[in-house]
Amino acid sequence: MKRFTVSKTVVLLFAPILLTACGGNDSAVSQDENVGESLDYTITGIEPGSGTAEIARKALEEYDTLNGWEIQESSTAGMLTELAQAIDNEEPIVVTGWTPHYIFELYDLKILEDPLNVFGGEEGINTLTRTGLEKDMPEAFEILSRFEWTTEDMQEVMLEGLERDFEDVTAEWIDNNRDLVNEWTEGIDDVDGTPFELGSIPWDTERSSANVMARVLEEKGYDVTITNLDPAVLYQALNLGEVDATAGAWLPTTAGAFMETYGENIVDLGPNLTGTVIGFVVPSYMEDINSIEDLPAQD
Ligand code: PBE
Repeated sequence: MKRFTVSKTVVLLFAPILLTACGGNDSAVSQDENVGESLDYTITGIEPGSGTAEIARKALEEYDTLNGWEIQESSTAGMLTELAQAIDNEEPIVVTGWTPHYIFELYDLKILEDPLNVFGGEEGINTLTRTGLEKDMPEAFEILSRFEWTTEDMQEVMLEGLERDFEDVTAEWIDNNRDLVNEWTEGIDDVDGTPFELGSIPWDTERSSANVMARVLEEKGYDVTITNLDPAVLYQALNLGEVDATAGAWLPTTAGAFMETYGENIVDLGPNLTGTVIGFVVPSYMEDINSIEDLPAQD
């Protein structure tokens, strides 16, 4: 089986930005403590170039209760570390998060209600191809069109991927889910080493679907390269036909702005997974905070 390779065309990965400690959270959460003050009115965010960060910023504008709050944008890894530390100490924290994610298997968390629907509720993860793929590589196009799995499947891969290489984890997942995978490939002819470039973003959700699709296409004879790109760059590359496809487009909301800007030459094959949600996430022990509107505005 082919090794995971990063193509030479890789551009602009996220620059890691170190988080500085924010807020003096020195006590466990109590009912009457002002969560805003103890968090220094700061939400722990992720990469500034992500759709999630963009929408989180919009939420700050739209919710009066978030007056005076800010988002500390950093990296997903930084956010996960902050979340783990807060939970260890049973301190309050608000992060930008999403499901599927293994954090929902590891911790007791809740996604805050979003009465103004800024985060768009449930969405799907769509498969996209460049224009012309159907004609050039009908076999791959058909497999990509049939690709469909569940939140549970993805979360299983993500959790295993914490300990082991995604390549091994997805190969094993495919072996354990052969009947489902056969539905995606049944009756489709093998090809003979045709190069295929699958665009991805270095998040575990994207890594999971990209690796599953890469393995499945390789089994059919494609020579697959996974190219990791910054979100905006991925959509530009698809639009220009520089990558063949991606299996990780959170739509219609999260990546909505990218599709609006670069979607002209992109073919949307619809969701390969449904029921995803992005939003502000807090530990369940923050009992009084269930909605974004429960976060207190700064006086
Ligand atoms: N995601 C996962 C995000 C960030 C990480 C796909 C939900 C996004 O696209 O903004």
